[in-house]
Amino acid sequence: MKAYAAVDLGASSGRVMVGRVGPDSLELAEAHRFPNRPVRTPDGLRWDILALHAGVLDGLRAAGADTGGRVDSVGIDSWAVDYGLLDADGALLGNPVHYRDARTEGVAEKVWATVPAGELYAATGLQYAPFNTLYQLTAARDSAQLAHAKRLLLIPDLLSYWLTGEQGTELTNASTTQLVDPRTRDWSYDIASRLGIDLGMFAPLRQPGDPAGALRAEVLEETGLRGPVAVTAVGSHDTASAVAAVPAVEERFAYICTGTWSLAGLELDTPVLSEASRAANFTNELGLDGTVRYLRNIMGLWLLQECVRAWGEPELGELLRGAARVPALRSVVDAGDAAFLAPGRMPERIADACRGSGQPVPESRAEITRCILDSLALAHRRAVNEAQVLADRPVDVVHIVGGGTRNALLCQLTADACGLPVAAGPTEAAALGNVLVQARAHGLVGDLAGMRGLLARTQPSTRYEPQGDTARWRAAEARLAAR
Ligand code: ADP
Ligand code: LRH
Repeated sequence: MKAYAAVDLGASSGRVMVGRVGPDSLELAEAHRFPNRPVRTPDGLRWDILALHAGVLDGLRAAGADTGGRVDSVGIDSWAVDYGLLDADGALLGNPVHYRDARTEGVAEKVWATVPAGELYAATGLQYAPFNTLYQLTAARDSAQLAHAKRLLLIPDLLSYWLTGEQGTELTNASTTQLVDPRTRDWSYDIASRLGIDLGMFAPLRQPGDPAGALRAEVLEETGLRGPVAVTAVGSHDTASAVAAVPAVEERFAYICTGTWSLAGLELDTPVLSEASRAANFTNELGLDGTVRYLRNIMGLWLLQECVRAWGEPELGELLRGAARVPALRSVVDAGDAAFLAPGRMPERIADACRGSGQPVPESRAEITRCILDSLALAHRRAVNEAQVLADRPVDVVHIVGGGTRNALLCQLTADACGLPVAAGPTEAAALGNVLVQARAHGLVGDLAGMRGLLARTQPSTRYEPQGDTARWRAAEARLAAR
């Protein structure tokens, strides 16, 4: 058995997991979990990157305590699009800006004045999201920080650099910058040059599975791990790692990665770059082994997280039990709406959206929670249905992975809304995908299908059969579209 440490940084928490992989076995154990709390400074919303780095070091120390100081390799994945800038000495310039920061408001229109939105989609396949790195870099164009920057490292690449001293840009996460061509799986040189973005700022591309250096002597000393310990590039976009760990053995499946976001869609061999796809705001992010993650971003459990924060952190189980007793589909909001992106006042904003669309206003915590879960299930339905049509790829089953698999009501509502069986699990999919790519780089598991077979044989999954008539979901969808 080999032991791999997977560092998986989600928007709500970071964790270091230890994966033990044998010829036909796969076990995952949590070594350390820590909160990921963004900080609002006078300059805007920032990631607390030092706290995250400290969490990684604590996690590696805990992993070593579990494995007698031996791990065979370390891999890092995190949320997408964000980055740190380094100066000529390789020192970090400022705290990385959070993708929910308001600096990109109104920036897209400036970009589209140079490269029209349709052309941008045809070249990069990326959905419009205000936080795509391309828009962030445009927003920062005249900043002193960018003027002094010599290097840009995406978050997992930055943390990997701090662990190893080596720099690279991992491809799956690079594909979320909107500066990559999903057909060539290389930089989109034309788009970058027309928008005045210097691709020389990026370190050379790395593929998932490539070596990414070894833990520095100081890191070994601080964590108590016994060297040498390799660092391996994984699908460093958390969603790429999570999709790699969808335990699908059937051909015709859709997936929903549920956590802070819901990422719902299909795995394809080639991107869908049609105008209809752009209008539907589907993205073509890059996955393992030449695959394309054709999906839509849905606001996800962020809506609930923000309500829970506003309510002073009541117990989640209690809220969900209350929501289960509230009648279904009384009011729904558009869970794809970027109006819900920013933090703050979430219960009021949900109530406002219901009021504004002439629906009953949810008042109690149970009613608001129910409204969120119904709205998420409805958004899941829309994404799964539209992806099938746009990619011309029918599916028979929906796999749900990520933290949302712990929410049985959401899984059941998603099955009901889609009118398809849902297979829920694994919960820590991103960490498992991370571990399996490391194991594969060290010759332990086979191709993507082999990885998925191993997951299906070893990881628990819960099946939800669709209940009730999908007509009421269709009606709710029409109601929302009409507003
Ligand atoms: P991320 O990786 O984006 O930080 P996760 O995949 O860890 O997110 O998922 C976090 C979400 O999982 C939480 O917002 C919460 O809604 C859900 N969740 C976590 N624990 C439970 C639980 N015990 N019951 C129901 N839902 C849960
Ligand atoms: C999920 C995620 C998602 C991105 C968003 C910024 O954690 O990586 O795939 O779109 O964060």
